[in-house]
Amino acid sequence: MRPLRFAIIGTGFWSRYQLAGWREVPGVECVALFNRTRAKAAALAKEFGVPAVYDDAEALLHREQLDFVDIITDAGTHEHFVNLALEHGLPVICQKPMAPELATARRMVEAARKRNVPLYIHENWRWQAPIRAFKEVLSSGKLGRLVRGRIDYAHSFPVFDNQPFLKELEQFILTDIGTHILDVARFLWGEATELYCQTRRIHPDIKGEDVATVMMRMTDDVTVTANMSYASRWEFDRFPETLIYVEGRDGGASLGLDGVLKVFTRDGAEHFRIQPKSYAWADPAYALIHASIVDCHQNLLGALRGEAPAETTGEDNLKTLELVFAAYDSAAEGRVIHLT
Ligand code: 89V
Repeated sequence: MRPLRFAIIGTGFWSRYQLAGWREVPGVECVALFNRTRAKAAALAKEFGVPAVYDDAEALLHREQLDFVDIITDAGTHEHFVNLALEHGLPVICQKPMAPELATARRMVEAARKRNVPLYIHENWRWQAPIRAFKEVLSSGKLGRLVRGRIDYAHSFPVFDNQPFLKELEQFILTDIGTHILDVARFLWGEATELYCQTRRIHPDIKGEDVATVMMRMTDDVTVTANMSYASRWEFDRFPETLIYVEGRDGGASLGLDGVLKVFTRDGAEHFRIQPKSYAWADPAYALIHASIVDCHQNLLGALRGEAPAETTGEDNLKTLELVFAAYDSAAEGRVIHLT
C-alpha cells in the first residue's frame, strides 16, 4: 500500500512531537512543512528530513500532492487553515481545541460536512494507555451500576514556560486542559445532561482561569466531577497524570499515580500497573502524552484509509466543546446548564 503523503501546517512547540509520532506509524510520509516564520519550518525540516518548506500555505497546497493535512497552529487560526485544506478537497487533522469559540467550531464541522471531506481532531488524551485500561474496566460491567466518578488533573507544573501563549488566553484551563479532561469524561461515561462549573484565577500574571471544577450529570444519572488546576501543589503533583475514580454498586476502580489501576469487586481486589510505551524522542516531562500521540495518529490514519472509524471526528469533538463552553457559561452565570 502506498504511503499517505501529508503536510504539517505550523511548526511550533508541539509539532516536533507530532512529527516524531507520525514516524512511529507505518504508511505515512511528511512531504512539506509550513510556518509563517520560514526559518522555523526549515529547522524542523532539516532535523526530520522533510523535503519541502513553505511560508505560504496556499502555495504549499497548490504545489504538493497530498492525501491529508495536519494543522498544528494556534486555535485562533484553525478555521482559516481548515478551510484552505477543505477547498483543496483534503482531509484534515486539526489540533485541539478545535476553535476558540463554539460558533467557529460549528462552522468548521459544517464546512467539512458540506464538502464531504473528513475533519478529525487530534484529541490525544483519551489515548493514554492508563485511561484506555480504565475504560476497559468500566466496559467489563464488573462494577455493576455506576454511581459516581471523578477526574483529577491538578498540578503546579509551569505549563507557561514551554507554551507562553497560554498566559494570554482569556479562557485558559477549560480550553487547554478542559477539552482533554471533559473529552475523557465523555469517553468513560457518555454524554452529560446537566453541568455546573466554578472557575478561579490564581496565577497573577495570566489572563484566563487556571482552576476549574465541573460537576456533571451523565446519561444513566452517574454524577461526574472534573477537577482541573495549574495552581495546586499537592501530594499527587505529578504532571501530566490524570487520576480517575469510580464507584459502582458492585465495585469500584481508581487510576492512581504511575498508572496504578486498582479494581475492587465483591470477589476481591486486583492491582495493575499500566505504563505508556516509551519513545526516545518524547520529552520526559510529557512522555505520557507523547506516547498517546502515536495511538491517536494510528486511529486517525485507520480512518483516512477507510479501515476503521475515527473516535475523535470534528462532529464528536463538538460535543466536548459544548461542555467546555457550557462550563464557561455556568461559571459566569452561577447556574446549572441543561444540555440537550
Ligand atoms: O496537550 C496539551 O493540550 C498541552 C498541555 C498538556 C501542556 O497542556 O497544551
